[in-house]
Amino acid sequence: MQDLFADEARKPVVMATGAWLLKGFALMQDRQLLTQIEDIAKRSPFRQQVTPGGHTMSAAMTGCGVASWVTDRRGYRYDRLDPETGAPWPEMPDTFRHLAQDAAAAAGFKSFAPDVCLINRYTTGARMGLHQDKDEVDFTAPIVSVSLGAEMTFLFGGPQRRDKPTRWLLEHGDVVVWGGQSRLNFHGVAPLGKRASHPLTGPVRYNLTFRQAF
Ligand code: MD6
Ligand code: FE
Repeated sequence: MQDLFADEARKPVVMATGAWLLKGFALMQDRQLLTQIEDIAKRSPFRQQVTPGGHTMSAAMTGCGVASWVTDRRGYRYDRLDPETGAPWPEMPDTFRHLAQDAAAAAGFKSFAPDVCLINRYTTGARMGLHQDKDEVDFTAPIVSVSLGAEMTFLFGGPQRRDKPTRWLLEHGDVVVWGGQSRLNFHGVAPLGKRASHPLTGPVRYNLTFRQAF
């Protein structure tokens, strides 16, 4: 009975056509992932970037892999060098890559080869407005998103900005795999709640998004 229940809890949840929520998929590696985020942040520190419109983002970002996503007054782009350090971004750890590939395969995307992992850090009140992820070259590749730490509400809309988003609670260890028909859907993150917290991170949420950017 207990086993049946566990299997039930781990069934992929369909968020929309092509978008899957894998509850707890990253739980087994949670401590390792958090340690590796710390190591990456020692070399390429978290920073709050400025959008082309001059707005400072509330989520702090870093990244790893062959490039990471950068915004400044000139625009958005994937940059092979960290503009803060002038050096290449830290390499993507094998644990990261394998987790992303396993999650993609579990959602039916067999040959996902992530080359970039963007790392977001949210503290109380930090959010991310509705946006599309469209700076990548190949939209047939999915995006894999891993949530660690404090829980938050993910907003998942449609292909038009005006489409009303559905709300999804993303908790520590949850993975979202997102591709196919919903690859260009608008999405965002509601402000991290005052009481949101996790024993391993306190009132902080991390999100890893794996992309095949090139
Ligand atoms: C976040 N995530 O969860 C922000 N984008 O912190 C994203 O913007 C995102 O989770 C594309 C696909 C999955 C995501
Ligand atoms: Fe996004």
